[in-house]
Amino acid sequence: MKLYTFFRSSASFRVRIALNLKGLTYDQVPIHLRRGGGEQLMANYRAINPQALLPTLEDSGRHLTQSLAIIEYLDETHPNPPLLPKSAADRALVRSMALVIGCEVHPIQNLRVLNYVKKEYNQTDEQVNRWAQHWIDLGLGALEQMITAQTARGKFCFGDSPTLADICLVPQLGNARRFGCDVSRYPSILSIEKTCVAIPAFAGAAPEKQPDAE
Ligand SMILES: N[C@@H](CCC(=O)N[C@@H](CS)C(=O)NCC(=O)O)C(=O)O
Repeated sequence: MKLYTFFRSSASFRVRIALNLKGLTYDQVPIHLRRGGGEQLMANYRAINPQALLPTLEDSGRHLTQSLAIIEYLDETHPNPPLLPKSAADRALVRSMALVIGCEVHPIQNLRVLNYVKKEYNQTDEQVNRWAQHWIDLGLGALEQMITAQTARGKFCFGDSPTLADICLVPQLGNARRFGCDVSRYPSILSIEKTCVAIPAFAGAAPEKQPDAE
């Protein structure tokens, strides 16, 4: 397997965690999101990922895009350890937690969106940062509430083993800190993060551990 990735890309970080949790080895193809105006925008990368976004996973000659689709693919093709719970209602809860980040938070604090807001609406770096903080805080606040609302709480977002929700949460916290969010407002989330980063699959997927880290 080959993963097109960038060390600081949080969507790539999600897939790296999932690959590590599954114990799968893979080669990394680094795509620098800023160098030369962004290598993701080059024709050769667009040919495999028409959205010009990271990550892309190459497996058995196919190119898979969208981190959550890739992670579910890995979960279906390598079922152990499972990244989604057994019951349909629990799976829906875990997916909803993952989607708070994957659908509602991450896309509107992404590089291309921030660049667009900055250029098209003539915003300063400070204003653009406030935009990112606003949407991240809204999502993390909701997620904190979803976690604490569960009658039976475990060490992770759901239960006592890592799921798709934790895989999305940990990379997003890196973004939250980068944009200056006050994450101390989310004590349950912070305790889950502490548990996750003690697991080698999470720690080894961290941006600073990647071969292309700067
Ligand atoms: N929903 C997509 C998001 C992918 C995405 O936004 N990737 C970012 C890096 S985390 C990217 O490639 N950004 C490039 C850009 O904004 O030009 C996924 O989960 O794979």
